[in-house]
Amino acid sequence: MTEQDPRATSRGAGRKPGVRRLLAALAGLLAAAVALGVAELVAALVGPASSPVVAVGDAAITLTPEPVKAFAIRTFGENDKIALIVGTLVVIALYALVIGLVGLRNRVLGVAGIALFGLVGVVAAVTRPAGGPLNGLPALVGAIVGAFALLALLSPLQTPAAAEDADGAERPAEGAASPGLAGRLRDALGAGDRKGAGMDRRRFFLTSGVAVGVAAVAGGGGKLLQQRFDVAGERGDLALPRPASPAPALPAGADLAPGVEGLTPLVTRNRDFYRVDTAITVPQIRPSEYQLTLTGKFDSPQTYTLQQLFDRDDIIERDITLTCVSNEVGGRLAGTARWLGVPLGAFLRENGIRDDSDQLVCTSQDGMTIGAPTRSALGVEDAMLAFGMNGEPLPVEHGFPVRMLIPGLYGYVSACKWLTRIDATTFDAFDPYWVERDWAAEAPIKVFSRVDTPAPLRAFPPGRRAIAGVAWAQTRGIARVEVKVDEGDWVEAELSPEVDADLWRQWVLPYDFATGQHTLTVRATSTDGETQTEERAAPFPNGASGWHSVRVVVR
Ligand SMILES: Nc1nc2c(c(=O)[nH]1)N[C@H]1C(S)=C(S)[C@@H](COP(=O)(O)O)O[C@H]1N2
Ligand SMILES: [Mo]
Repeated sequence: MTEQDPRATSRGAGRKPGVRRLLAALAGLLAAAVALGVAELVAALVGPASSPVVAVGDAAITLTPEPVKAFAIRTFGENDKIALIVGTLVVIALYALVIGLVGLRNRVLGVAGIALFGLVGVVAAVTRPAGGPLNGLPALVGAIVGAFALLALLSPLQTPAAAEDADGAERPAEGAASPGLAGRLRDALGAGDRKGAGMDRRRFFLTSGVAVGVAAVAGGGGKLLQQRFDVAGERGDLALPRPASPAPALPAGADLAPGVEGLTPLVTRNRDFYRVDTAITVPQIRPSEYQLTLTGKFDSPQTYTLQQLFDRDDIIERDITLTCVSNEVGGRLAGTARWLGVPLGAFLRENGIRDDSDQLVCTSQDGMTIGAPTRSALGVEDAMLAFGMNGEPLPVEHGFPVRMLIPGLYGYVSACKWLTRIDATTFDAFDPYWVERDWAAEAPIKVFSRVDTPAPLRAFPPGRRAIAGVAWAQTRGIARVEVKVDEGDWVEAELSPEVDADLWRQWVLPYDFATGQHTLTVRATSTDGETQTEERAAPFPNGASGWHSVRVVVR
């Protein structure tokens, strides 16, 4: 644009194309906002989980290489999804700025840019496991409206050059020239219809105001309307059945946490329970519409409603510690809850599971696949189809209304949330989601122990203080936890009472700390005699190993 602009030679006008470009970039940004807002509104009308931003974020998760995902979980932890959405929006914003600049030069290219942007949204939405053709509609309509918004916003920036030059008197006087970004901004925001700038600023800002309004009303309204898909209300109204086999009562003093500051409680509250999944928006399944389908190597597979599962007379309640394979040495991706559900082995046998199946592929409502060994599903005591967690229906983020649990296996090979289908198949026949990404097909939980307190690198005064933490080896149980201070001998810690092998155990060792820096190291031994290995391994591909060490400063 600059090259053919006759005003490029005149002083003071030389900076105008800069202002124009600034506004054009803003036009791109606003057009994208309109597109996204309208898409959210249409998504609210189309049905649950139709937001194209979420679909694009989902696609990003699916396509992201494993090391990057591991980095994201390490860095952002429980906020990894927020980070992803913010990242997606930043990429969209940068793209939109470019579209605005391109559109200023060539409207057709600008519109093509928006079309491409819409196409990405359509493809992401339609190809999701739970997506259909209708799910493409929000991105499509959003892109069309966005394209019109772009044209409407660019047009005031492209008034004919002839009109400008006729009005030279309105050019700023020499002394008023205000170079630099601040000057440009002042110029851009300056009042009046300065045709001398080759653009109709008043019209641009009026159109911008309309665009901001449309984006905000459509986007905000869409988000509000989407809330009607939430199942929180129905979940709250649900009454859980009573277990035929309740969890054994905890012995007195089972939880050491009340007496030791900083120690992890024996039972994790639902709101404190770690969460790991690929769902940007949590699947919302109405209890009345829930169905569990069995396919594959079953002789007499049936389909179950939630009520049919609730009405069974063999419901069990158990305390089980769940662990994520992504948990690092010293990590906190583990939690314990009192689970309520249908015993898995009996359930599978009742449906005539055939013995030529060695893998159960569980599918969730949002299309996640999790493969568990049939042998463990049948043989591990207390494996269940869980619908209750600490006396409540499963929280929506933890798999409402039904998930699977198999003690002793990491969550990614056992604990499918929002479970809607169990396919009895073989390891040879199918690689589920994580296995396709090279995580191990079978992954028993490794013996693990962690120092909760004292916290690393926090200084405290000399004297007696508890070193404490938790240790787990689900299905086998923890027999011993030992602590080493600096290069001293291993000293056995006191353990919380053994409740169940599937439950972690707390450990405590009171210690007299002398002034200086100290390294505290912990290791656990399972009841079948395996002492936690010192050999360090990263979580990928089948779980972290190595002793947890904490450095403390006493002064
Ligand atoms: N549908 C679905 N189920 C899933 C996952 C998932 O991404 N989607 N993640 C699994 C993983 S890796 C773990 S560790 C557990 C975590 O369960 P939580 O979020 O209830 O703690 O759920 C498992 N079940
Ligand atoms: Mo996990």
